[in-house]
Amino acid sequence: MQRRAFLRLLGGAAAAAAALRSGAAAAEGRPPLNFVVILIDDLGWTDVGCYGSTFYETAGVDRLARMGMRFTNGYAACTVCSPTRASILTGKYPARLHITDWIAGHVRPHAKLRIPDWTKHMPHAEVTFAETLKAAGYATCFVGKWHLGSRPYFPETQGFDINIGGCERGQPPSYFAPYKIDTMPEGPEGEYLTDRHAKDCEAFLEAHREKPFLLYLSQYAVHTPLQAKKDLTDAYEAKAKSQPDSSQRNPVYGAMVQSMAECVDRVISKLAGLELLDRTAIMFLGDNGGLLGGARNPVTCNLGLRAGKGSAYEGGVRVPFIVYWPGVTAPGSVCDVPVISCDLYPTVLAMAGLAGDPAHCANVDGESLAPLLRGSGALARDALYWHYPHYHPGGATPYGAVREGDLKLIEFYEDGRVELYNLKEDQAETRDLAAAMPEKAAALCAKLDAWRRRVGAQMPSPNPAYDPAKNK
Ligand SMILES: [Ca+2]
Repeated sequence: MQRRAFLRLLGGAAAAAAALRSGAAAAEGRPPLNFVVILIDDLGWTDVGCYGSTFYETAGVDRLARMGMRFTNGYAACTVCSPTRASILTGKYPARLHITDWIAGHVRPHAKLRIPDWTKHMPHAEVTFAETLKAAGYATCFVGKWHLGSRPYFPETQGFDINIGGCERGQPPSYFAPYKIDTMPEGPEGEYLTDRHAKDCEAFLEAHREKPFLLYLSQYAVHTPLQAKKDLTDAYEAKAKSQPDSSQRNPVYGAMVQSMAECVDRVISKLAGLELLDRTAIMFLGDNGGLLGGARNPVTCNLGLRAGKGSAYEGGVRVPFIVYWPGVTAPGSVCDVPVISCDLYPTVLAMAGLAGDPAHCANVDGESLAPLLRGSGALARDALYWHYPHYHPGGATPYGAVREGDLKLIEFYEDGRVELYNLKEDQAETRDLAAAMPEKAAALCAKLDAWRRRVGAQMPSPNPAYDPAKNK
């Protein structure tokens, strides 16, 4: 038999075995595992109690951390929204997808570098885990912010039966009804959008309790505009006065964070009330670091980390990351292994016992976290990568980065300058070791370059219209 034909046969056998595995739960009389994925917009690494905040009250998120495993080195695949969202749904690095900035992005015509011609939507050819679960008989529901392209690139075209609120918008026109989001029924005047998400999730869970489901709750919160319920804002105003030294102190933002966590709590409580918690996996993460805001109007502070959303430093990409896998994750467990948003895709497939689309899976960058979640294994990879060939209004210039073990190297594309940090000893990235460890810096730089070639990353190029005066 020819080698290729043999491999094809082998592939067929593996697919058949996987199909049998996915049917294993049914064969044993066990209902299949349900999935709830909760994505929070712009939630900083230390914006919740279980990650160290003493200002924000986040009982719902802390409850989830007590149920499952909390990752202390959880990362978003990008320092802004859309690329991370695409990485979650496809398992691929934004660099591979060529979705490398928030859609529609930031234009800097006179900057030193010209940004590449990147993709401003998630192509239909990408196979999301919603599509894979749907094909396996799951009911699939999307609630909240999508931000992966204009029509016709909405959630309904990527595996979701129901879409409540997902569209091209990166933020709601208003957190209070009327919302003016045309992909969701308008709410009664004054209704709060985050509370509305909870209500929509509860209704979906109630209606689909008997069949396997995927609920993707992608809250519009806690992204700007900063708008919160008055009673909560008043409480945080008093709290800010009572904690004069707290660097987290914006009362409106605090109230938004608390509403976000109350929504999470309502979803968990609904699952508990429907007796579904023992067969529903829950994943929770942020899509990029917390927004620092201006000096006059600070939003949040990624305590202990350098910078925030839109930055190459840890404050831009490190996020809360919690996974509850009933019967598998030890309650309240903590894992320090670096993990990234691309990992959710293979993790969901592994938990569901589904092989997924073979052609798509051959190009997935994430790795199943199942060995870590079981508490007894390790991951195969030795590094994580970032690629942002863009300028950000917050000040970031085009860069790439690699984290290998405790070391993180950042390469700034404007001039090829590199910085090297030891995150174990210097989490806040205050001591650049590039000059002290030139061989290591060169090796990581080569490694980052090899990865860029492997995934087909688009590079910026010299800008013929570069004009330092006009660029200011
Ligand atoms: Ca975001």
